[in-house]
Amino acid sequence: MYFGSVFCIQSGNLLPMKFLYFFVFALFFSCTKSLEDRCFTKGEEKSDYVEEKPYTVKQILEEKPDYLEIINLDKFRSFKKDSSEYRSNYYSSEANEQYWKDQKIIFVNFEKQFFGQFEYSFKQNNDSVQYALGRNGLGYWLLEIRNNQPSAYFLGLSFSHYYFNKIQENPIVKDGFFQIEGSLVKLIKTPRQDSYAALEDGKLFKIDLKELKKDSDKDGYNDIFEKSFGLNPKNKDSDGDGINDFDDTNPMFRSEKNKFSELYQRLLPEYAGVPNFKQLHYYFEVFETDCDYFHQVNPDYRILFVSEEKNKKSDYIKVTDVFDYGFSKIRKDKTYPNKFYLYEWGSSHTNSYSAEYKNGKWELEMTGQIVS
Ligand SMILES: [Ca+2]
Ligand SMILES: [Ca+2]
Ligand SMILES: [Ca+2]
Repeated sequence: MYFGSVFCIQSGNLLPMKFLYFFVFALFFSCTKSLEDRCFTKGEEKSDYVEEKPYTVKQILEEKPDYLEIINLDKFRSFKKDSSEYRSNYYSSEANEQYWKDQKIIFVNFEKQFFGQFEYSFKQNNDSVQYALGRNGLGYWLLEIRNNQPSAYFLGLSFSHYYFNKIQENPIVKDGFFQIEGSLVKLIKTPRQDSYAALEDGKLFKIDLKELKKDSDKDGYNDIFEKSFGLNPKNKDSDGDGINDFDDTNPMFRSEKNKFSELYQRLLPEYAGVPNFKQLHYYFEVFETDCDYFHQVNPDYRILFVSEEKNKKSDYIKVTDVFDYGFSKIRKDKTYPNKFYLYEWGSSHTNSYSAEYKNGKWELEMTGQIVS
């Protein structure tokens, strides 16, 4: 439907009042972009990246997850004090090297169990349980080792809004709660490195462990993780392909072998010399695409997909940048039916490719590279 596809594209923008009626009308019929529209492009796509305005304190509090309690503290370390002390402690390269050496020793057990999937902080021993805070490309996790069994619980708190102090006076797990001190912040995007500014200091962020550990379908991922990334928290096997979410490297969509899924598969990087990715349950690469062929890849490591349409994104994804790189839609050659073009973008590069399908195989050629 013509209106449907037009309004799908525009739904992220503010529409003039006179379009509101049509907007409702279009939503009613939902988005009916064809597979052709979702995967292929007619020309060079112009970048429509719009810098989102950072949230105000009011907005953060209004949209905070229900399970999160925020308590105002009378005595606290400010964001400024915490981050500047941390920086000055590890300013020299020697101090930095020593820091990583110390980390290796402190978190040796965690590294054994979670091999390379997290940066760790705040180790804590309670009886036979060890806890630590983990951070990876997706966000923050509470890590737990109980009787030598590792578990990771996603907090669902975006690093765009929540800053946790580098120095914590109190244990992060206490009296049945996860608790951590910090500030509400805004992320300031800069070309080289993102930086933060405090919006409001002196917060204690608290989550009931029962809520945090809740795994309704008992598939190994907590409900908060599944909701944050669009998996089904009530179904062990979100895409119904017979492989449980926890063991599925592509848990959101069924893998399918076809010409164009193989093209995307070829473009995904291969990581040589890494131990079995199947055992790395918390390492994911995330792509923003609605292209069915891309969804159908069968990768070695775990991947998740996020819709390009804003109204289909989870609250977490709307405010958190979890993309390291991505691929464009496919452009067809006007003359040769087996020739296609697409590009890969990353934080500091764009690589263009031409792809030719010959004797049942893709021949890929990098045709250009822009490094910024
Ligand atoms: Ca689950
Ligand atoms: Ca599930
Ligand atoms: Ca599955």
